[in-house]
Amino acid sequence: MKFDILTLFPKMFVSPLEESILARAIEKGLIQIRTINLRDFAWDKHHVVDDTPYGGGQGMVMKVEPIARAIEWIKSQDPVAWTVYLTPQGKPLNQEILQQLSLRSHLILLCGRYEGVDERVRDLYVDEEISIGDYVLTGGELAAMVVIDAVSRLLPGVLGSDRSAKEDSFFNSLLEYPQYTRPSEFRGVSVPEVLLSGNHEAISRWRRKEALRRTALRRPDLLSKANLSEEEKKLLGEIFQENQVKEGRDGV
Ligand code: 4FV
Repeated sequence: MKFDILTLFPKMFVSPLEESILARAIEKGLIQIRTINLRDFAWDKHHVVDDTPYGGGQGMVMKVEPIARAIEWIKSQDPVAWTVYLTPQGKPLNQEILQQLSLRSHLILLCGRYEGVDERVRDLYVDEEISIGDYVLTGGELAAMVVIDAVSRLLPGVLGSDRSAKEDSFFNSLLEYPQYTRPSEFRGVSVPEVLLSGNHEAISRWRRKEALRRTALRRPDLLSKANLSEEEKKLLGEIFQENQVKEGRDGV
């Protein structure tokens, strides 16, 4: 997978890509990352990349020409490159969108700054707009980094075993079950017996149930989207039963 990042701050991508899983994926040639400084495509004497908004108003807008030249230059090398603009106005990013992006061979990630890009960039070059959340960043670079990280770990060979991506939260749109490791007892808090039992049937049942309990408690919106098996529906019934009893006991 090739990632071309269009940014005014290419150095922001240096250290995150020198660590851990992403660094190894680059070494193994599973991903290629190229940062492209938009200022290099501003051919006027002062390499101007932004200007005041037509119609007045606060802030600056990123000019269309440097972005157009950069994307046309990349597309002249690889016409199938898919251009993603990171913006609060984009589709809310989720695991499903990431899985779709991970099937592509070449992503161009356009990082906005200031008030964003001239609208004609959208009209003429952008294939998909993505938001990493309903909040405002100083720039799209961190959002692009999120996409690079979350897409790369879905690529075969990037994670230790591809199995683990399949057990992700959200992979089946449930939150993950509680995790424990040594010591089996800490400050009087013990690890649930079932996890020490070696009874894998009981362990996976417990994990399923706790994933359902946590999702029901924290993200009921996800539960409604999850296509639960009969077994899971039964577990959910048990959870609600247990809550009834608990509430009954606590008289709330
Ligand atoms: C953003 C987001 C984001 C908006 C103004 C950059 C900033 C500045 N990008 N998801 N949320 N971008 O806040 O993707 O141009």
